[in-house]
Amino acid sequence: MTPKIVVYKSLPPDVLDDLRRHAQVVVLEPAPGQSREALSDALGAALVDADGAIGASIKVTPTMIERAPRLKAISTISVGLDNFDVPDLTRRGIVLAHTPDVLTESTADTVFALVLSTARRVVELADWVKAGQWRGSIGPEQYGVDVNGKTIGIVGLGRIGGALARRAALGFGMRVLYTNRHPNEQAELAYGARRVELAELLAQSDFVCLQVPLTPQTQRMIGARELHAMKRRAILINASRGAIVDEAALIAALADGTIAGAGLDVFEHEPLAADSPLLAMRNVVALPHIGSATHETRHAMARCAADNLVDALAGRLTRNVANPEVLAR
Ligand code: 8YV
Repeated sequence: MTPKIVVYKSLPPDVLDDLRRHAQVVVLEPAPGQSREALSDALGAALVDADGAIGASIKVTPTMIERAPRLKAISTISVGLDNFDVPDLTRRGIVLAHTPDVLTESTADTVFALVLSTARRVVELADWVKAGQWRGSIGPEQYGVDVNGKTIGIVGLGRIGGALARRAALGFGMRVLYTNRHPNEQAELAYGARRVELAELLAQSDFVCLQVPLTPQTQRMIGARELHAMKRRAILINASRGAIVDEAALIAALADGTIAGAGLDVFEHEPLAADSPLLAMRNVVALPHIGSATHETRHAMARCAADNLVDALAGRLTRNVANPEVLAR
């Protein structure tokens, strides 16, 4: 029987056409301005008689899964797995596939864009020029700080952290410190990266970049204590998940000069509220979660996720599986 799959994020037409060759496809089209809650309800209802699902950015809860007895595979168009209760899916024998690798380089580019734009005040000064304020030569009050030759501290040296270490060491002559559960020998040999405890990384780094996935262990791992352990000239960069940082503590640290600035692509609540104090801060560059958002990368992610789902439903998926225990059964 042709499987039924639910598509809950818009897919490029060629990828959608391919999926239609393999399955009966139901596309959830969000109405303009539709709330996340309404989308989430629509997804829950569509999953009831689905065999597979592909999408991103909506939490797939155990309650939805409970009501979806036919579901065999979910393919998320993301590397992050924080929208799922992975142990629950594993218990129920549902394959969860994701899209690592294809987004590594463009996400590392975004992180570096945040490093450069916060250090060199790119956004602030570009806005100043556009506002017609550039009338004479600029003064020291508009100078930034160097990126080249500084120390970057990478919290979590996985795929994206490794791509960031390469940019920092080879492109900008930076010293690389990192924390990770396991040593990354390749990064140590190729980029001179040194594995240290978090306390040492925070104390020594000019740029602290968070590259860990969101898990119960990493949630709010950067709070007031960690921010106070950073140098006063240091800049915090977060393009992983907002909940890794205690946002209220970050706002306080930016306001009172505990740290010099922040480059943020992710927030505790997205979209970021228009009245967030972060938006009024000169020393903050805030982006709308664009880590992987290039035409090339988003197409590659959609393609990868669609292939993952087709193969999972055919019982032949061996790559990109977040819960490989299910395959062993
Ligand atoms: C996407 C991401 O923004 O892969 C991830 O985990 O955060 C991003 O690449 C997101 O999944 C929406 O497609």
